[in-house]
Amino acid sequence: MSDKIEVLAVAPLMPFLMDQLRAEYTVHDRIHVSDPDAFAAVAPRIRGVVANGEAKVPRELIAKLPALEVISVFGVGYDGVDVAAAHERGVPVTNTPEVLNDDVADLAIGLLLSIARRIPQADKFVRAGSWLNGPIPLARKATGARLGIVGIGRIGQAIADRAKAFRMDISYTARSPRAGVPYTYYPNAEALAAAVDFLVVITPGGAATRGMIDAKVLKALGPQGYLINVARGTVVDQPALIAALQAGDIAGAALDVFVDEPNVPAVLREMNNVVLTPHIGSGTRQTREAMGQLTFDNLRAHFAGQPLLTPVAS
Ligand code: 8YV
Repeated sequence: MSDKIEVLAVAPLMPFLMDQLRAEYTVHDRIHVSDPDAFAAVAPRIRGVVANGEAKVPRELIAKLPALEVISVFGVGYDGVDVAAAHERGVPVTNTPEVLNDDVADLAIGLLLSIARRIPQADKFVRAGSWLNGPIPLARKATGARLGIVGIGRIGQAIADRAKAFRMDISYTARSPRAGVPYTYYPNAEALAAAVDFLVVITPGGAATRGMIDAKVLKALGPQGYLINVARGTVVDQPALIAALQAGDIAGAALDVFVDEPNVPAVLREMNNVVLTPHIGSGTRQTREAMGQLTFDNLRAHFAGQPLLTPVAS
């Protein structure tokens, strides 16, 4: 046995992060799932957990790690981590805010343009040779449209910054009006949806927002309205969304996140009024490397007895 600090990776991590971790620590890669006996043997020695945005670190897992000192999440979202259970034990949780704001905002705008202008559908149209039979149907103008943002945190504001260049009429909902945010406030998602053409969801996942975008919100968005989700699949009531798309209650949806990733319901995959991407909000080399570095630096700061760079608040 080496005297390296032992950490548990609870999710598949990017190779550049894994290499960095392995150079400094003994990394047990998801053995709590793949090899429970081996996990039971090393669990008392594990001092750090490394997760990603989709990973689960429930209370039961934390309880099995008596020496746990820190949980470092590769992602801004940490809804899979039982932060209360960690903090009860005095275990800090860190995430990777800021470094991915631009990428997620870029993707939100990209998805908005894709569903409005039907870019993936147009691409398929050309590839299939359908252009030879006549023009593709007209699309929906994006510039100047009314944009509603559900969640006006750092990424929500980065989306709004970009939407300004498209001369959009911007409004938002959040738990309360945000000081210094110059856009129109609505007290809930339903009121916001009724007032906009495009509803972009970028609020944290977890119990507080589960199913927030429900049948009523979709009905309020209306048959000319589009939903864009770059947050968490759980924020949208997925069966209600499928029903709304089928019934024409909304015009279309562009989704980067789903309830049970990587499983996307076949019925959704067969629809023509959707654009679907595989949770790529932060998925550029530049941003993932920055996230990996921050994930690693938080861990290293902890074990060096230095202040954490980006701890999650209680
Ligand atoms: C994932 C994310 O962490 O930041 C988040 O909350 O959802 C993503 O950046 C990323 O896909 C790695 O799993």
